[in-house]
Amino acid sequence: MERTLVILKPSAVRRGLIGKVLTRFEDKGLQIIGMKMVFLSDSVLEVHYVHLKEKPFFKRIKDSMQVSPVVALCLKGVGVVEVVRAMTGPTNGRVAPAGTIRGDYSVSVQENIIHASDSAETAKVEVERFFKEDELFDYPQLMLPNIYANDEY
Ligand code: IDP
Ligand code: MG
Repeated sequence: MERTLVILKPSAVRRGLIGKVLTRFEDKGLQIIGMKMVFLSDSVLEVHYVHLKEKPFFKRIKDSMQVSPVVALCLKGVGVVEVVRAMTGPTNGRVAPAGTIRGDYSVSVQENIIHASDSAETAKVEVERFFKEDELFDYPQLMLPNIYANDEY
């Protein structure tokens, strides 16, 4: 089954939204297989946001990701990368539809609550960037037969 990486950004941690965001993933039927609080170093952020490195606002994004520790999550599920991106919503919280995490909790492009991997390839690299293999847990999801039909997983 597929895995994806989510980061609860300082905008979630400082606003006390960790529980609310986690609950959404649990309620959806996704399995949390890795979770830790971590402070993101300059070098991790320079790799993680390499696609934005030349942007004039890069330093601001980096600073904003270092305002507090973040919570890194690895979620598992069928098609989980796409499912989580849909739950996340578009980058700009002002245009993100209500019902998405960014749409419900943010009004900013930068302070937009969570990061979520954007493709299966990126997810693999990002999960490995934040979690060692022994920090990811393989345990039965007891409600699996109630979450998926048996030909879906
Ligand atoms: P995504 O998080 O929706 O995948 P990316 O383009 O990968 O969006 O950008 C990563 C993060 O960088 C965004 O979530 C946001 O916090 C920040 N960011 C992106 N574009 C801007 C911008 O134009 N101004 C300020 N921050 C930005
Ligand atoms: Mg992105």
